[in-house]
Amino acid sequence: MKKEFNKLTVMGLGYIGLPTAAVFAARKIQVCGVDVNKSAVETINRGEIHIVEPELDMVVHATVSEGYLKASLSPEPADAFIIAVPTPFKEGNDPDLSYIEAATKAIAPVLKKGDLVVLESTSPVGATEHMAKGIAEFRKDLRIPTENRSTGNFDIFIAHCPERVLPGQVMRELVENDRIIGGMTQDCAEKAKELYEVFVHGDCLLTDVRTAEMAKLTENAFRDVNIAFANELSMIADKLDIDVWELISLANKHPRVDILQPGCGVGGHCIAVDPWFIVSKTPDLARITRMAREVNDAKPEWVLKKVDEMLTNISAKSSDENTVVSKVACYGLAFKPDIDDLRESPALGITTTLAKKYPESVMVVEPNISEVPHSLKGKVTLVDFDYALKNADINVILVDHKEFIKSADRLRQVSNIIDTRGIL
Ligand code: SAJ
Repeated sequence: MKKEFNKLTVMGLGYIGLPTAAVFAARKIQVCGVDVNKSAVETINRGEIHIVEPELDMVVHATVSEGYLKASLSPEPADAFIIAVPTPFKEGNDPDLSYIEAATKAIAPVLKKGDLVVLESTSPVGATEHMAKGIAEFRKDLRIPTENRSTGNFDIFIAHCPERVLPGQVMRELVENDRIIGGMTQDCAEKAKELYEVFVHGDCLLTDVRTAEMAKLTENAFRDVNIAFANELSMIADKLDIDVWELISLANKHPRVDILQPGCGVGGHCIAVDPWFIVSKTPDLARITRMAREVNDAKPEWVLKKVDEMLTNISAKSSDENTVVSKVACYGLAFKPDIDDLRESPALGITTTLAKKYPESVMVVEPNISEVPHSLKGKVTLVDFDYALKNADINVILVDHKEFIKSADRLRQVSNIIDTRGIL
């Protein structure tokens, strides 16, 4: 343990803040995690967790029982502060920095000379400087570095260290991944590096704050563009009667080609959001970034059209005029395989639209949840895999959960199947 960091305050106890607080606490640093959600605070103080992430429960339980981690509604004085609050977008795809502003306002009164403040939230370029200016406004008694690349002596160290962990593998990736650390000054970057070296086994790569902000956005925009290419190919291949999965697998045999996989759209709270932070800063220049977002956002519509076409074909073939409306089974609601996270999920969006269009006809198979979300209550039925397979007229595979992959042979035997994930 580094002597200079005995106490840490983490603002935001969500998918990033809580695991980060827990790994520091596991290294025997006193950590106070802060959240506005009272029930989350109470849950954590009981040694339990309010989110789903493998292995996190064990670490939280251990560190709370040993007295290294506690949760609170308001921040305490510390040697370092990490801000890990959400940065969603507002109407018009502009970033909403209000959570960062609120967290900054909350920590400003307890800051003292020599403290380090790190912004971890994925942010548009300029957000760390905006945060520093916010602190400077509240604490006129402290010398705060408010501009990137400035040198000189300051009372508070300010840095940006974007999180880059993959949901589902957070506890491993937090420790193993390299970290990009952008300092408002070189001293700020060095100070933040000392903090992260407490648990990071990967390299801590130092840069300035604006480059660090842009690096994180670049990584997610790169993935979005690559997936958009795969999604575009899937629609082109369908039109030309070519199997897109075989096509991509063959093209990827080239030593310098690595195309990602098409799906029913791109979801989650990162890849579907972050590229807009680039577009909103430089709308005229970020043409590919914007187009990729548009292509990926349009993919669910294309899937819905395929379902409509299949339903029309079924009713055209049916001789019985009184045939009941066909039953549609949607396989998967989560935004990606093997998780229970439904945020910004294209599969959830598709299912919701189908349930509206075809009332009482939609069933859902989602092995990772025990009840459907509020928005679908009474509109769809949550059924098991066998039931869906036996009773559905149309089968729409939306997520490649391991349970579905395991049963691919059985899925192959049913007719009327739309496989948006290529598991067949
Ligand atoms: N997806 C596809 N095809 C693919 C890969 C993904 O359609 O070939 C879809 C998924 O189904 C999902 C969406 O993209 O709907 C996003 O999933 P993901 O696994 O690509 O990424 P996230 O959002 O879980 O995590 C990303 C990661 N970023 C990169 O891989 C560059 C992670 O490292 C970041 O820390 C995280 O965003 C974040 O917090 O920003």
